[in-house]
Formats: sequence, structure tokens, C-alpha cells
Amino acid sequence: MTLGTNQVRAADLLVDGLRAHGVDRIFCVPGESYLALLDALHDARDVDLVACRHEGGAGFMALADAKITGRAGVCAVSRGPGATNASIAIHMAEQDAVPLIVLIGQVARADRGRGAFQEIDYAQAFGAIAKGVWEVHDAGQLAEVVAQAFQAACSDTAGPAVIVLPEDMLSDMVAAEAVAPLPLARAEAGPAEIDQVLALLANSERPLVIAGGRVSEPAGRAALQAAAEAHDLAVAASFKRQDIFDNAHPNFAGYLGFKIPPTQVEAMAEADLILAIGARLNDVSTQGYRLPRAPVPDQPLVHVHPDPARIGAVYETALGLAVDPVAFLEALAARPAQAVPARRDWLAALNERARALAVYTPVDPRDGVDFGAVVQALGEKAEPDAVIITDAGNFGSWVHRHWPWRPSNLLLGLIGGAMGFGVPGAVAAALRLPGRQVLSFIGDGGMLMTGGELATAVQEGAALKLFVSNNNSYATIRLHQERDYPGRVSGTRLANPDFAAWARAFGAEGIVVEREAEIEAAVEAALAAEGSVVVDVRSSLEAISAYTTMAKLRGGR
Ligand SMILES: Cc1ncc(C[n+]2csc(CCOP(=O)(O)OP(=O)(O)O)c2C)c(N)n1
Repeated sequence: MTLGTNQVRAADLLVDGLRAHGVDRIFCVPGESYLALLDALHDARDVDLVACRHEGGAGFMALADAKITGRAGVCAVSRGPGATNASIAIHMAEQDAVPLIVLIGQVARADRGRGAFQEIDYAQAFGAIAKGVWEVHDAGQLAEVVAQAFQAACSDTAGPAVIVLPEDMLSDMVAAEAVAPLPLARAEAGPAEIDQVLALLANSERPLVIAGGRVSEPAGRAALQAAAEAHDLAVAASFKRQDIFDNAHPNFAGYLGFKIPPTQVEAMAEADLILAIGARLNDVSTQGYRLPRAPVPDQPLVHVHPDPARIGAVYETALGLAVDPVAFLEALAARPAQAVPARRDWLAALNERARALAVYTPVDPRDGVDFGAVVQALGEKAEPDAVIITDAGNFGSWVHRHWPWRPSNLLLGLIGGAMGFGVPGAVAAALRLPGRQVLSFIGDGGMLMTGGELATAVQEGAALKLFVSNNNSYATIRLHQERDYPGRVSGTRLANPDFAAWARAFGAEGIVVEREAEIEAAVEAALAAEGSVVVDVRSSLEAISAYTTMAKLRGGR
């Protein structure tokens, strides 16, 4: 640490440290446990402090912000209940490999260990999910801790880092300065490694790329397309990463999310070489560790991921490269192609299946609007660079299946599958990308988990377009019930408010869609709205997902 001569309040030093790490926005719910930090932020005009309605919402906003910027997102919450409310975001940051800094107030140092009001040992509470938990008892170490926490959060695999701030420590005076960001290790594949990949490719008639989140940055999207075109590679997008590759491109092989039809997966499994690039290969993307098969894949596996701990952890790999996946793709794309004519047939067959699966076929359920029709209409009319947020639930199946995904879109969804991301994720996106349409798809369940953050949107002037699938059900769970416990509906029925009226009460626009004939006008009105708008789609439960219906489930299909 650099020691300065001037004394500075620890809370101000903390703000300097955040600034030094590029922080320009903090999402918070205030607490008396970190008043000095709030006070320090009062004068920090270059750091936007967004007051949220729930710490889960604040945490989700910080997480979404990190997904957008590629830098660590930051939230500040109070001790005890504030921190436990925020825990959903800490867990999701770990699941999604997103750098997240969580600042938590703490009881005064002298009271630590006495079971004081709202005291928690955060190292124990979050030790298993965070990349690190630092409780700062000596303000002289604060600047160093900030740098360490950011480095831990941002290094591979990225994740949450927790800084615990005893309230009296924040007011200590200390002779110190902010510490500059610590370097992040970054390895690149050398020519010899690219040669090894090319040697494997030379014998491959059916190479399949599984592309993951680590190629999501714009340069990664471009490099993915260039490498796929240069070497005739089929490209499948991993779970909730469809936006990284143009789904209309002839090399697009399909999407590896939930409920992908077995025939589609079987076709991809005919690959004679799998290149997993920037993907962690979790259970959803691998369709339950079947593509590639764990622990020994049916075909050689090349795994390219910056984190050496990921490679070989679950899968036997023919070649594991702990390198930057974007630079890898750029280097691969730059190499001359080997002519393997059979690859064209493989590409065409996979692409035809993927396209066929994406075609929307209208259905006419009697009990409400088919949510797929709303998604279809929006997909046709939204701007090509629209930001799409998905909460967790069945409504998302139409979005993943039918949206015309392009690399100009930005898809924000939680790989970890927590409900409640839809509204906060949209708030963060609208604040960060004010010129772009921000469309969020949410269920009636998820909407009332964190929907109170619509107040944050209105307060901050963020324009969100929220599309609620209001089917009076936690339908994802209902689908499981229909299949596993037919006729025994338990705990999944919901009675909802009029979401349009609810939206108006917040100062947003509200639109109701009760019939299919109303969809087009509603979609146009929502897209044209200047401020925030909630479209309450009275959706069908019969059309329970993009892949099945209640009737089919009851018929055992
Ligand atoms: C925070 C959280 N709680 C519970 C779940 C389990 N869960 C997954 S989907 C789902 C139902 C979602 O219902 P809704 O938002 O109405 O969307 P729908 O499935 O009806 O389209 C539930 C309860 C979860 N994923 N996250």
C-alpha cells in the first residue's frame, strides 16, 4: 500500500478504492450499519448511487450491470437481514461466474462475537459461495482489501467477493491511498497449441463448437463467427447464450438449454469432435452431462477456458487449453482452412433442424393467450439491438426457442435460474444502455418477487418494457406436477393483481392483453412507449410451454 501523509476517513478511502477500480454505479438499500459510506457517496458525484427496494433487487441489478459492462458490479447492503436478502445475488453471481462486489455493514468491532443486533459471521454465511469474504478491522488495510476483492471477483472463474465493513471502522481516520487494480493473469494460446487443434480438426468431418459466456464480448462474437466460417464449424450456443451467434447463420447448430427435443440433441451428439470454447460445460448446457458425455466423452473434446480449474474437472479432454477463448478464436480464424468437404453436409443437416425448431406454429388455446404469439410478434417488431432480459420460468421457453437471436442483441438471463431477475435486470440494463430497447419477459410468479423495483425504474427514469405471462400459476412447477403427480395440483396456483393497474400505480404505463387479436397493437404501443410499461398478458396455462401442452402432458407426452 502507498502511504500518504494526509489522513482520510476510511469511508472516503473506500469510495476512492472503488473509483480506482472503475466503479461508477452502486446499487444499494441503505442501512444504519454503513452510514459513513453513504455519507462519503453524498459527495462522490461520479458514482451514481441507486436506492433500491430490496437487497435481492439491488444485488441482481449489480449482477446485470456486471454482465453488461464486463466489469465488477457493486451493491451495498446493511448487516444481517440486508445481507441475507442479498444472498440470492451472491449465489447467482457464483453460478453465473459474474464479478460482483458486495459491501456489507457490520456491527462495531467491540461488539463482534457477542451476538449483537443483526450480527452475522459472513465468512461462515457466504464462505461456500463467495470467492472471498474480507472483514476489515484495520482501516489501514481497507484499500488493499478492496484491490484484493476486485481481483478475486474478476479472476477466472469470476464470482462474488464480499467486503464486510464494521460501522465504527468506516469512520476511522487513516493515512493511506487507494490501491490501483491488481493485475489479472491472462494466457494466450500459442501457435503450437493452435497446431494441435488443427491436427484434430484435420480428421474431423463433424466438428461441433459449444460456445459459452466467455466469448460473449463483442470481439468474441466476431471471432466466433470468423472461426466458424473459416473452418466450417457447427456452432451451438450454451445455456442462455444464444445471442453470441447469429441464429440465422448457416453454421448455427442449435441451442443447448432446457427441454431441447432429444432428436436435436442426438443430431448434435453425432459430432466427431467437440470444441467447448469459453463454456464451463454445466449440466444444463451439456443436457445432463450427455453432450459431451461425462466423464469420458464419445468424441475427442477440446476445452478452451481461461480457468485451469475448469479443464479436466468433469471431463476427460483430448486437449485442454487454459487460455483466453477470444484470442484463441481469433488465432484459429487466422489459420488457413483445411478442406474437409463432408463438413458442409453436417452443417446443413444441423442447421436445417435448428431452423425448423425455431419456427413458431400458432396454437389457439381456449383458456387465454398463447404467450408464444406475443414473443413472436415482439421478435418481428423489436429493434435488432434490443436487450432481452429473461426471468426464470416456462414463459422463457418461447423466448429461447423463437426469438431471432443476433449478436447485436444482448441476452441477460441467469444461468443459475433464480426467479426475480426480470425487473431488476431490466433496470440495470436501461440505466447502462439508455438508447436501446430493454424488453424483459417475466412470469406472474417472478413479477411479484422483485417487481417492486419498478419503483426504482420510475425513480431513476429508466424505461423498461415488461411482458408478464400471467397464467395464474407457477407453471414451471405445475408442468413437473402434471408429469410426476398428475391431477394433484399443490402449491402452484396464484391469484394475481391486475398488473396493468399495478403498473399505473407506480407511474408506469399498463396494457392488458386478453385476446390474441390484441397482441399486435399492444406490442406496438409497448415498443413506442417513452417510459416504463407493463404488458399484462393473460396467458394460457393449457399452452404451458413452447414444447408441450397440458393435454399432451396428461396424455403422457
Ligand atoms: C427464487 C426462486 N424460487 C423458486 C424457484 C423454483 N421455480 C422455478 S420456475 C418457478 C415458477 C415460475 O413461475 P412464473 O414466474 O409464474 O413463470 P411460469 O413458469 O408460470 O412461466 C419456480 C417456483 C426458483 N427458480 N427461484
